[in-house]
Amino acid sequence: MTSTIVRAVCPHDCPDTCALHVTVTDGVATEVRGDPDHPTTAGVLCTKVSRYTERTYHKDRLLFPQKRVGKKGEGKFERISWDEALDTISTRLRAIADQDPEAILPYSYAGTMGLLQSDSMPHRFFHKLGASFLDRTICASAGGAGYKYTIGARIGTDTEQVQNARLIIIWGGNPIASNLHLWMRVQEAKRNGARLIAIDPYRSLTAEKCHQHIALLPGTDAALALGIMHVLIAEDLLDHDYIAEYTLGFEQLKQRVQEWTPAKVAVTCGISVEELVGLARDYGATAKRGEPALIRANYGLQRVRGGGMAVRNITCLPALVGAWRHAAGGVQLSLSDSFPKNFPALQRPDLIPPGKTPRTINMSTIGDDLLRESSPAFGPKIAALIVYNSNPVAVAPESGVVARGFAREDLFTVVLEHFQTDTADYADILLPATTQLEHTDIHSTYGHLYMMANNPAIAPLGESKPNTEIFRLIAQRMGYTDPCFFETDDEIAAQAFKQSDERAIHFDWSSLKKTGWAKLKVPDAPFAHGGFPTPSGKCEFYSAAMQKDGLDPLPTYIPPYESAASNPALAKDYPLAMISPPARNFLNSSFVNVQSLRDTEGEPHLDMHPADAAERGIAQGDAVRIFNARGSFVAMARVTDKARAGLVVGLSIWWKKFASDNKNVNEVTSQRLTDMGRAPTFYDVLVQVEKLAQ
Ligand SMILES: Nc1nc2c(c(=O)[nH]1)N[C@H]1C(S)=C(S)[C@@H](COP(=O)(O)OP(=O)(O)OC[C@H]3O[C@@H](n4cnc5c(=O)[nH]c(N)nc54)[C@H](O)[C@@H]3O)O[C@H]1N2
Ligand SMILES: Nc1nc2c(c(=O)[nH]1)N[C@H]1C(S)=C(S)[C@@H](COP(=O)(O)OP(=O)(O)OC[C@H]3O[C@@H](n4cnc5c(=O)[nH]c(N)nc54)[C@H](O)[C@@H]3O)O[C@H]1N2
Ligand code: SF4
Ligand SMILES: [Mo]
Repeated sequence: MTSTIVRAVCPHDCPDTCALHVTVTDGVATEVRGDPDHPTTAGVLCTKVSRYTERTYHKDRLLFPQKRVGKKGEGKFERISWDEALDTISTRLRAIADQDPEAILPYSYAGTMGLLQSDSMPHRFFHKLGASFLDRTICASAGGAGYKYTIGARIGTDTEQVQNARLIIIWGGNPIASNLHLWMRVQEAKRNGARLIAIDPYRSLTAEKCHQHIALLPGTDAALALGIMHVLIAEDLLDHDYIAEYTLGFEQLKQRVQEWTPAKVAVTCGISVEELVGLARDYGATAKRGEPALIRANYGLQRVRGGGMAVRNITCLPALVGAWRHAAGGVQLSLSDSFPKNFPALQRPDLIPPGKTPRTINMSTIGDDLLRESSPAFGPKIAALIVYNSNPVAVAPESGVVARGFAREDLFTVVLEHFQTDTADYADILLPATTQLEHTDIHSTYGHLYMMANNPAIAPLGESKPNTEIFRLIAQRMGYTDPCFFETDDEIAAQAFKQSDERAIHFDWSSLKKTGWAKLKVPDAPFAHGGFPTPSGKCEFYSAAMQKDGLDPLPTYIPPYESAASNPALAKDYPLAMISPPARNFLNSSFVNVQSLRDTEGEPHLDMHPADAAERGIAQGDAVRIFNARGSFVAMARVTDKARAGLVVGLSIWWKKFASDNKNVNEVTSQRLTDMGRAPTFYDVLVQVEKLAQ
């Protein structure tokens, strides 16, 4: 028996991007552990990935190509050879492309965040074909836009500094579930005497462990930030030197926030005046004392109509109090722009046929777009859909419409997957993809500052192949002869980061494969001396770019589409706000089919406040139906004051096929988009709940 340890990387859409040690014994992966030497992983993995071998060797893994034999959505398939699969795909795609290649749409997200399996050969192929572009908006583009307008790029406080902060505001995030390694450092800060405040409508696992929990109404964070600015300015808790040197538009901001009195903010956010004023004073006074105040702004607060503006307003705060002066102060939303990724080399946009830039389809409105006919404004009806690294039938909003789109008999659908997901059930051709333990990849991250290498630990199971290889083979069947379609995964990985950029000047793929990880060369405190990558080089309280894009150039509040205050007529029929943040033991819809993890989560459930439950005659454990005009789904009621009154919470994202009614929470979410970034509004939803007649 010979055992070796292979250096790998967790591929999932999680800020932590852990460094893994995979133990391989006689060709079999027997254990996956966190690398004890990698500073942010620190030898610890979440429950999901410490059971990774259960997922990789799962009895339901797709191991050979299949073609559909039943109706779309029914999930009946028959084994075929790779030859037949590749022939069918290339013949169909060629015929459609001869008419109009824009009728072909790739659909992918971050099932793996590896730059090879998500951003290289697939893009090269679709670029060469002239297929439609996909606007990858489903997660973070609203907040990303608000952040960039304000400070220029998705750069922020280094996770390795968090333990040194004295005040940590966890704003719209639940790191115990979704950012474990940041949470470990938050706890260290707490042991060192830091104060922790959670801002979240729901008493999440994380909110429960903070010193204070401010349970505002969903979608009102922008108003809360305006109120904090009002108090900071009124009480002169400001860093005047920082403001003068490194910001733009302070006088206009001062005027703007005048109307956001504590009384008005308290009503808008559904909190008390004391909570608002106390929060502003805690924040301003920490900075005044010369101590680091940190905001971890996260995704929960972006998934509403004004989600972009909410992040923008929050991002103004550190510049007002000078929190950026400290390495452990400032704000962290995402660190992804810290990495000099070489997208032109990975994705090869130069392959796009000259003449016409292909249209862009927004992944967040895939339901409506699949059902759209050809028109001069839209372009050709979508005729072929190639899905990889995503499970849109479960995760995309307004799922009833999405499923109708996928059910179109005239749509040719190819799905590359590990498992027969809700989306795979609609495939015409279903292809088996390798998992991270079976292929090579290279990663950037959005939660720390290390370039990461993933070595294959085991041979591909069955006839599965990496996404890169699948697209390489399809390209070759299509007759593409450009040398880039013959590059190996190692050759592509070697081009992933720009060595011409000083942050990655030391990047070398062959040594990264051996060490597993290497930190970018970046300063400890990114904006201690200004240097914001905005048009003005300053933190822009006033943004001319926003004005040019048709937005308010100053911080403002954009109420939700659906809330009791903004839409009382709708709230008459559907009085409860609903949010559906991630369940701890799933990763989006990944892992839902791993029995031990699903057993821990139990069944789809809905948390509701005792007062809301009593009003509807609902008791703990009752089956309830959650509905609005878009659709309905069934869950088990958990009566708890973790949800504030008027709010229901359905932790997600369940596979539809594991629910008694074959539906999930996205039946009731809408396809309306955020104020900026064209992102979905998953947490901007009104519903009614009723006890299900047995
Ligand atoms: N275990 C686990 N980890 C994950 C994921 C997973 O599915 N499972 N998903 C990964 C992905 S793709 C992402 S994007 C991140 C997401 O992870 P987070 O950034 O933590 O975001 P969410 O989980 O969407 O929401 C976090 C919290 O925001 C709260 N929230 C909802 N609406 C509002 C609001 O209007 N205002 C405020 N202030 N708070 C609100 C929710 O109640 C929730 O507790 O996590 C990643 N990590
Ligand atoms: N109601 C509601 N809906 C939401 C959210 C929410 O909070 N509430 N969150 C939203 C967010 S933040 C996100 S990011 C999206 C996430 O949505 P998705 O990006 O679709 O994420 P997953 O559901 O995890 O699906 C990823 C799929 O990729 C597959 N996969 C993984 N690795 C590979 C690979 O190497 N090759 C191939 N071919 N396939 C692979 C996995 O098996 C899995 O089925 O969901 C969004 N939807
Ligand atoms: S899901 Fe996140 S916490 Fe878990 S192993 Fe992967 S990167 Fe680490
Ligand atoms: Mo996400």
